[in-house]
Amino acid sequence: MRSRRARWLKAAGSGLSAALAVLALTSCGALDELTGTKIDTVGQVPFENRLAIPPLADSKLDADGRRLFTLTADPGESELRPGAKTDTWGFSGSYLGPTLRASRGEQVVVDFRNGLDEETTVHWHGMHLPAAADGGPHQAVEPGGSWTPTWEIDQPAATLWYHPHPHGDTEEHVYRGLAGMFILDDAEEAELDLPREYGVDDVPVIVQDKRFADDGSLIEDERERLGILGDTLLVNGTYGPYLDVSTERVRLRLLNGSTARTYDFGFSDQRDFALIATDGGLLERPAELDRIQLSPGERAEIVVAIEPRERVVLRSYPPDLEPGSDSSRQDGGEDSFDVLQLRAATALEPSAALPTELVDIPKLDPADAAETREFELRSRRINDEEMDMDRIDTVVSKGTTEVWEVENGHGQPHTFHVHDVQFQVLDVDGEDPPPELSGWKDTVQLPPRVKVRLAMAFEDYADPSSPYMYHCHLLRHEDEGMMGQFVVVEPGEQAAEPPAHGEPGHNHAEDHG
Ligand SMILES: [Cu+2]
Repeated sequence: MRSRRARWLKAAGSGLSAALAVLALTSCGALDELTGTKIDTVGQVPFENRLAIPPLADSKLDADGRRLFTLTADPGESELRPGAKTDTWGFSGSYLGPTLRASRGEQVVVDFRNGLDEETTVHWHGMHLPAAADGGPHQAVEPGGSWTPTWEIDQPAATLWYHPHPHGDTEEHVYRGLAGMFILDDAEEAELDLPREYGVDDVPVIVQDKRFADDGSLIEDERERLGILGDTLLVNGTYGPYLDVSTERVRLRLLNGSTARTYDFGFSDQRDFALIATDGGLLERPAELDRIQLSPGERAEIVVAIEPRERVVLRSYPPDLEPGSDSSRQDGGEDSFDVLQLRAATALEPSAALPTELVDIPKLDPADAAETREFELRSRRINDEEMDMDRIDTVVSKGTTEVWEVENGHGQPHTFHVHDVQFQVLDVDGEDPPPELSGWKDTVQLPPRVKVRLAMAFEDYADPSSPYMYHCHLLRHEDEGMMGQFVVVEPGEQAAEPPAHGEPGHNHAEDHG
């Protein structure tokens, strides 16, 4: 018997029936309206623009040897579509932000200034750090205000990212352009023979979908039930991008920086690639795949081989969001996109063969779990509760391992993201995780009725009054309350009152005066 998970992963067989369903639906206009419009840009995208590479952020070492970055959030104007100006927001620029980069063991300081005319925050997605430095909704920064979090990088090399996390407004802030990559390095990764020349054979690929009005402005108020599903893709802010490849292998750091859309990445000629890392770092060994499905917030590092003079397109194929459902089209489940063209030079620099082994990942043992908790995602609630900044939902003891059983009890796709820690997926509906869920993760997809068991270790950073978040990373769902709060405390300690702030759900900019 095929399990739900197996159907979820192996969607190829359902392609024909899906296609027939589309034919049936398109012959009935009324249904078409109910289920959204299928988008297919394959073959339609002119790859005329060189892929922008986000600059590496400048940093300097201060007197204490700490690595100091500066970052601002500002409004700006960008030419996202050729010949049209778009009002956007960006970090230290008009759209997206520089790539921050630091090594394990370093103490980093980020001097952030909010140049917007409303509150925002900067959350370090995937970062293990004290809750007060996390940049969640409790660390709101006033217009014109600043915030200077500091923490020690204490986790494996990984592709992380940063984005705002203001209470109720995260979708809007990210959609307008506030996001950037944060790459972590460590000695283990450095010893491996992997492509690592930034912007040359180690390339950030931040994929986002947009919907543009005729005047070039971003359409922000047309949503499907998952949120804004755009018909135009940008990669690193570039429309119709191509990447000149000068080496035999190229490492792509894929980040789904979209607010709602899930992509199923693969290549136009169906070639295999090697998946080497997921959200929280390298896998134990490369996995040969021809597809990698990423929901908003998820990352994957892949290495792809290319021949001289070749042109091959990174595509997004219809993602498998909700097996057996008729409403997948409404959620982008039938959409296809051309994403990025790779253009190989006539002569390529040699690249080393990929290592067969990457890193050891110490397995978290569910038998060690001090607590097993259940989380059910339904409607816009978790365990029947809507996000309340004044309510601590979960209290975790420092120094313990926990198992979180997370189930989507709803007829819509959701995802689950946990701050502070990277987790390991123990099983999906009782089955062993596939390669893409075999390493460190901080965000996981949850198709309707699917249940995942996650193991996570809370080794440090007790703070009874500063909560971390867990939430659906479909940002509209998060904004609408599909989020909860946990604190990490010393064993035996109670949660304290969360810091004062405005009423839940209302724009609390005036409450900080
Ligand atoms: Cu959701």
